[in-house]
Amino acid sequence: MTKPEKPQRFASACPHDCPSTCAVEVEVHADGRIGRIHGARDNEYTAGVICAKVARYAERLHHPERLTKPLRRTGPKGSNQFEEISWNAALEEITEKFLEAEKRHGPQSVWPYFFAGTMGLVQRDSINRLRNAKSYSGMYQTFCTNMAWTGYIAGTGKLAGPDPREMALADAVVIWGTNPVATQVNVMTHAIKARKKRKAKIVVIDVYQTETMKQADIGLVLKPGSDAALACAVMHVLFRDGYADREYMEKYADAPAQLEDHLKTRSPQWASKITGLSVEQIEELAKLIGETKKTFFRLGYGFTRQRNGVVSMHAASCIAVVGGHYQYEGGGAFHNNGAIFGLNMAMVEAHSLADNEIRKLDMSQVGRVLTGDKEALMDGPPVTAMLIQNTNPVSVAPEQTLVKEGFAREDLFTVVHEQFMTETAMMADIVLPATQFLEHDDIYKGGGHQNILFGPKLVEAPGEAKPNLWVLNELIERLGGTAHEGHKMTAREHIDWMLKNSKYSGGLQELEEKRWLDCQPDFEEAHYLNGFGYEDGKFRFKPDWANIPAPNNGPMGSWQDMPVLPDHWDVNEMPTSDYPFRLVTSPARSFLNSTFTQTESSVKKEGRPTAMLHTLDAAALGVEEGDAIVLSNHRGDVYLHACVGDRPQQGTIVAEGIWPNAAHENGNGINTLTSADQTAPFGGAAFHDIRVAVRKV
Ligand SMILES: Nc1nc2c(c(=O)[nH]1)N[C@H]1C(S)=C(S)[C@@H](COP(=O)(O)OP(=O)(O)OC[C@H]3O[C@@H](n4cnc5c(=O)[nH]c(N)nc54)[C@H](O)[C@@H]3O)O[C@H]1N2
Ligand SMILES: Nc1nc2c(c(=O)[nH]1)N[C@H]1C(S)=C(S)[C@@H](COP(=O)(O)OP(=O)(O)OC[C@H]3O[C@@H](n4cnc5c(=O)[nH]c(N)nc54)[C@H](O)[C@@H]3O)O[C@H]1N2
Ligand code: SF4
Ligand SMILES: [Mo]
Repeated sequence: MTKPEKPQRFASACPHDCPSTCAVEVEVHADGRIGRIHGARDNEYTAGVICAKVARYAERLHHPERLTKPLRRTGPKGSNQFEEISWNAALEEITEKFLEAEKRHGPQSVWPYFFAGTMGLVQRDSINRLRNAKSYSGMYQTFCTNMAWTGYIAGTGKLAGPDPREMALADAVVIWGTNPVATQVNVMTHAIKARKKRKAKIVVIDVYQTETMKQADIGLVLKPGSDAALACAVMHVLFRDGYADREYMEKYADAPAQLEDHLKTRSPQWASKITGLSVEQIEELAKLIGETKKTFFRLGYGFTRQRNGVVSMHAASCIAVVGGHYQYEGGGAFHNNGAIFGLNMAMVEAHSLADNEIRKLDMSQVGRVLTGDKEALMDGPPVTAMLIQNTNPVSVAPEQTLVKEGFAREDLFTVVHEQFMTETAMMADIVLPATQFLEHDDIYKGGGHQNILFGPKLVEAPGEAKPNLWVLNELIERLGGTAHEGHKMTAREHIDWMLKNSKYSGGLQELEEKRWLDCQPDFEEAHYLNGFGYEDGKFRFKPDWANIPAPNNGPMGSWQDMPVLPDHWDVNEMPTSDYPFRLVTSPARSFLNSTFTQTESSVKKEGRPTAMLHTLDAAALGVEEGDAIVLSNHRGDVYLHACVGDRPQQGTIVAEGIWPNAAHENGNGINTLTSADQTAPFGGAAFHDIRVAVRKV
């Protein structure tokens, strides 16, 4: 008998929509199949650790249900009846239908729609080159980062902060509104290192007891949307008890005296009522932060997915300025490193062809757009044709009732380029098979760290699956898009151009040799000791809300009413007598948004769709563990099973994970209940800000 051959290991990067962007090593067997995926040990941020769902990626890559052929719909929309066709026939039909749409209502009736199913800059963002070459409608990206980024940048003027590896050098780590055990494992690696080496205290602030909180020294379960109140009370104590660094603020902040005066009434007693935390809990947290100059605040996305989320993020980010924590190694507030890389996207997206006058439709409002809402359509023509890549709106977008109604429209021509027959693909007229990350070349940058990484093509794609870039370039040519150098370039050429036309003169060759580029700015810059991101170098306690230097479609929502200084802003979807509970739709550990809902081991680990509720609430409703329950509000109703305990506060319901709509009894998924309202000041979906009624089935 021959010994089984040992797989070779190749370097790559995890492509998923996760701030960790892990440096990985992939086992590849001689027959072209992959084995396990490992975290790269010599990458200082990944430090050899990745999440379980990606470690067992072979299950997703070699899944028997991968799409391998282009398909054309033969039955009614959503019936899952398709026939196989050739690539040529598929591309011809798309071309004909897109040109027809353009002729009838103008180019803006075609809407390329995409998101971060892959975070590779070439495969993800090239769709904007098609958009620019054809003057199609643009897309305003509001699913994920808008509120968090805007809230953070409001204070600092820049999306960057202390080196995330410094977490390991902190004496206290405050993990705020994120659940890293599930959503970005590496944060835990570095926080635990700080605990082991320096006896650092770990604080976790969430709306229920998460797996992350189980590992914390101090776990605070507050009411959804009350984080700014907590932040204000903490700052109140810092000023009250002599922890505030007035000298630092004088030099580095815009209005410290005004802030101090304003916070006099924002006491722990005041915040206790809003947050549902005890005065002692708030005092304990404030004392720890005040006494510990090396406090590293790791601010997540979760607590910003509220109508007042931008205000909450800004308020939390102010604490490290009041305490002067930014001056110390291991201290300061970090959210995301987006601003440090400076990668030039002009070729990938064909910036020279962009027309900024053309509308950018809000992706979260896809339901309203497709059902003809005039405001959502920005008073422009209807959308009658779509190309969708890297996202699954008929599952992840809010207001699912409208989303499903919209995608069912007979006069809408929908093309979905996918790896699996998702619920969105099921609504398509043409489905195109897509490659996975190990089957194409791409470049990735960290959100939660400081590396640029390369992910090369390592294995052949199954059947006729094709990369996004190939599909887009084929379509641009057939559709007669305006000429551009980028249309003819391979992924490797795009990556090389991008690097060389940014600050990385070594191009792709250097990146391939080094495996990752460490782009961490020096200590002074990262800690804003040369000044914050605004021209005067000062942190803003009083942001100019309509003019934050963040990506935006212009001010929206009730931005005029935003508090001038950090404060509790009472604009959330609060309980009423009809809908007395607040629902939060937190991520599930074994899924990644709607991804991995096809892999058996993930589904097995997650079990079935559940909603956690407090023991006392359950008792009042006559609900017991495992009972079938219905969550409802004016947007619809969703069936799940009860999980009774003391993980959230009374009045809060937590449903983990975006299960497929079909996994719920009446075919309505969790996003039936969520809202697509635009939050202030630049939009973004408030996925965790929902009121509901609960009843036993
Ligand atoms: N396993 C897994 N990993 C993921 C994802 C996934 O779905 N599953 N999603 C990926 C994506 S796209 C993203 S953007 C990131 C997001 O990662 P995170 O930054 O972790 O953000 P969220 O997933 O929105 O929510 C994180 C936590 O915020 C809590 N939360 C909700 N409302 C509030 C509030 O008002 N106050 C406070 N303090 N906490 C609140 C939730 O209960 C949840 O535990 O994770 C990525 N990683
Ligand atoms: N209720 C609720 N809803 C939420 C959230 C929540 O917390 N609660 N979170 C929101 C957030 S933060 C986000 S980011 C969104 C994300 O939601 P989605 O944008 O749907 O993200 P994913 O599920 O990660 O990926 C979508 C699809 O991309 C496909 N894909 C991956 N790589 C490629 C590729 O190279 N080419 C092509 N053509 N396809 C590819 C995958 O197969 C997958 O089906 O969900 C949002 N929805
Ligand atoms: S932790 Fe995030 S980046 Fe790392 S392997 Fe898992 S999904 Fe990918
Ligand atoms: Mo996200």
